[in-house]
Amino acid sequence: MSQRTDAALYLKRDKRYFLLNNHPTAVFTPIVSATAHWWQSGVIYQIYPRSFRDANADGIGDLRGIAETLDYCAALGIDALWLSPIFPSPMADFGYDVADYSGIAAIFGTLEDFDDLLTQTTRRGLKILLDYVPNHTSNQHPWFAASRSSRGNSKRDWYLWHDAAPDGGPPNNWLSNFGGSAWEWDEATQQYYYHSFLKEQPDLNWRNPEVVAAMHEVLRFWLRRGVAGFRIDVLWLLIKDDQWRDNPPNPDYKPGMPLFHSQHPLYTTDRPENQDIVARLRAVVDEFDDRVLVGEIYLPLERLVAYYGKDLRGVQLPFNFQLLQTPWDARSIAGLIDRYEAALPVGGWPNWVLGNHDNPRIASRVGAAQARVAGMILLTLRGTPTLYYGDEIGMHNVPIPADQIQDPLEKNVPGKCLGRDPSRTPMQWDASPHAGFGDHDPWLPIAADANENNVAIEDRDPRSMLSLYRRLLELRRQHAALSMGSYQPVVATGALLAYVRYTLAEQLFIVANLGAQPAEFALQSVGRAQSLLLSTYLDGGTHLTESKLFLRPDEAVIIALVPPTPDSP
Ligand code: TEU
Ligand code: CA
Repeated sequence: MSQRTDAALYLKRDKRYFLLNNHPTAVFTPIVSATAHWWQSGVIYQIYPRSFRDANADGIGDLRGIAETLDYCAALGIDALWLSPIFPSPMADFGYDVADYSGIAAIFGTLEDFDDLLTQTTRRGLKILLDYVPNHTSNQHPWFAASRSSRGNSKRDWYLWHDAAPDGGPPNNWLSNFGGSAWEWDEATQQYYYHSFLKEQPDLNWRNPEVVAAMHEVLRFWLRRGVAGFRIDVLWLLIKDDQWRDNPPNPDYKPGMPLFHSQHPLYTTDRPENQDIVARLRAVVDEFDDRVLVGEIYLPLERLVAYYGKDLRGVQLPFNFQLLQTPWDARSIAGLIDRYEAALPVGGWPNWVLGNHDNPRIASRVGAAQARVAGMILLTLRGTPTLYYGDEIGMHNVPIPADQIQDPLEKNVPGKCLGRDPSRTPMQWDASPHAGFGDHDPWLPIAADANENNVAIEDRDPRSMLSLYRRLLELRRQHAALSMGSYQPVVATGALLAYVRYTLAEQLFIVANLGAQPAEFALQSVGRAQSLLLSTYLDGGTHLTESKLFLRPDEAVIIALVPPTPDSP
């Protein structure tokens, strides 16, 4: 019998939990045993190293800078730091163009700095996840230099080379994510090579066993050093059609959209053979104890969950970006949570993301007030949350003057608002020059309101966004119902989103007001309120009786319910 069915039966037999089932499309999530992997109960914190802290005054964040912030990270209450790429790179795509997978870029420091950072994080009970970029290398990688040196080179087949079409043009219609054809002509060897992103990022050939073996060794190199796992870049892109068929047109394409969206990427993404590649990456990581793979996958839910793999032998955490893509209203989000929970394979562990270095800041997308609500949702839904640096202090998108644009995507595809610089600006530590990021003009501008919106100020303010995040992270540690408990949707209407997280020992009721009007919620459908654990207002002003909750605009709360006795009706 599956875990899910078990849980459903259990709930139906047990009056205590049957009470909660007031939801027409109730999804019964499994009751999980007390022993959890760290990557299930823990919280991941993404650091964009260029922008976290600059220790050597060159305007670019670095590893020693990160080391200086570890007390902050530990006190925040997160469990693992995921560092965006720190490897040697010409930085055409800010590190997502790797020239050496087993080194550290000089601007970030040295291998010694890295080992030192690892020692210091471990001492504080924190882990490090690295960013593994398997789909493509830099065109400066020695592998590519060899591959392009001649058609007969032993590494020629490590990349995707193809003859020109009869008219001399690209072999097929495949497009680059970063604009234009994905094929680049190589004059010297008279063939095209394929690049999913910039022409400075040639795609590796994952059908070649030597590439697979070399890239597996990269994983082992860092696992042996002690990293806790990897976030894997563009995991759904690794294999391309071996018959090089044209991608079909996208029927939903509208003029004005980036050209890349004019096609349905049928033959260039999420190919069936990709699943075996993923399972083999997992097997390498499983040679070591309790490490984790997090996959970057932008696919519809049904395809996303395929990356848990057959018998859960894929990645443990296929990134769930749905909160970034769903309209910010209660009914849409309630529906999304139901669909996601229902789509998960038996035993598959959920995860949630509110922001990253490729997307607009949540505070800019939904506004400052709703960003607090969003934070509470992120940290109370079932599954591992990934928190993007700066979101915990409410950083917003920083407008970038045209002459300071850095992002190659914005430069290649201008005017389409694709630029990612606004969400990659330096962390705002305090009100000193450069917001305490470093002693030099930083590589991207600092937010104009950094004097009021920074760690130092929020640290002293008991109602700040930072205080809210710290409290939420603390509650996750104190209450297994939040970190590991089951999830039960609760019927709500209008701007309210409601659910219960529970273990056998406790039931926590979460209600979020996604609207700007006050709202009431009658509690009888879920039980009786015992106490208010937290409000996003952090002011003690929430009005709660045993049977009724009055929410203010943009308020979300966590309420402990009176534990039901086994013989209560
Ligand atoms: O992003 C993959 C990806 O899908 C992005 O191209 C995304 O669509 C785009 O940034 C618009 O939001 C990963 C990395 O996260 C990104 O930073 C890299 O530029 C890209 O891969 C290439 O490695
Ligand atoms: Ca620096």
